[in-house]
Amino acid sequence: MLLGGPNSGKTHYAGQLYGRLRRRPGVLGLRQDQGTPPDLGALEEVLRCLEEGRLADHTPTTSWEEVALPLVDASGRAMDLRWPDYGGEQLRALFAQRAVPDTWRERLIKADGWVLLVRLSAEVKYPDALEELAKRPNDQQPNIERVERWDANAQWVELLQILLHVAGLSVVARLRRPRLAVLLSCYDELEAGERPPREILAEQLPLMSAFIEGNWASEAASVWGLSALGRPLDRNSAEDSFIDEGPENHGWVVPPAGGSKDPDLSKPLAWLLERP
Ligand SMILES: Nc1nc2c(ncn2[C@@H]2O[C@H](COP(=O)(O)OP(=O)(O)O)[C@@H](O)[C@H]2O)c(=O)[nH]1
Ligand SMILES: [Mg+2]
Repeated sequence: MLLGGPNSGKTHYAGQLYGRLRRRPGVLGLRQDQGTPPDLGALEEVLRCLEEGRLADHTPTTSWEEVALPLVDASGRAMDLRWPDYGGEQLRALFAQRAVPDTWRERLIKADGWVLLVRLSAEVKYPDALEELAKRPNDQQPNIERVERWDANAQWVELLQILLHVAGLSVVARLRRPRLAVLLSCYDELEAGERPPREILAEQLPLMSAFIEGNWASEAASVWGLSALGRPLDRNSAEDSFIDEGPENHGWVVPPAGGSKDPDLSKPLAWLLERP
């Protein structure tokens, strides 16, 4: 189950993953089951835009209620990757209303793995607010702008608590299931180099990082850097390198231990299938 707020990079990861599976498979491939093939038109469409060197359009909330990608590894282990919230608005609503639709409840209970997309550059971080507070005494201006939104640490911890609760899981003992892969999306925006992505998360969202490390067994959670596109793209102007080389030759992940960029975008998903 793949989860992430609006604008966290879900659509472009989906499209790029699909392109890899079709043209440059890595540790995971597309599964050819008997029966009705899944409708992957939404992913085709994203890939088509990228081939033209431009961003895909914003996904309307109403279309594509759920996209599921049937995957398999070399030893025949299968998984279905689901985006229950392809539009990306439901996760926010779930948090705001503290209400979980039945379809979600079912999925959360059944899923063996959760993938969280976190775009650090777009999160509200507490130093932003602290800086404003620190300015206050000297600065007598009456309307200093305060950060009114939730701090991202608090938001993610609360969201994880809600999801765990709905899935019927307690954290009295450390969790081994669901396996949790945190994908720090748009990683190219961070200039994080070859450091372990977990360190970047701990630096920027310390409470969220501590919640995960404290409540998941260490082998059941991992943090990855993900740049599905490898660089920013524009909606209206075309990027030549995508046209010339193909979108399948762009984008990378940084593995949990850090190190160099790996073009296989399916690695974090394959990790979900590992059984220690
Ligand atoms: N720099 C950079 N930007 C990206 C990448 N992937 C997505 N984006 C940007 O992030 C925005 C949101 O991505 P999208 O996949 O539509 O997010 P969604 O709303 O979660 O589906 C896009 O408009 C892109 O501008 C990436 O790998 N690198
Ligand atoms: Mg989207």
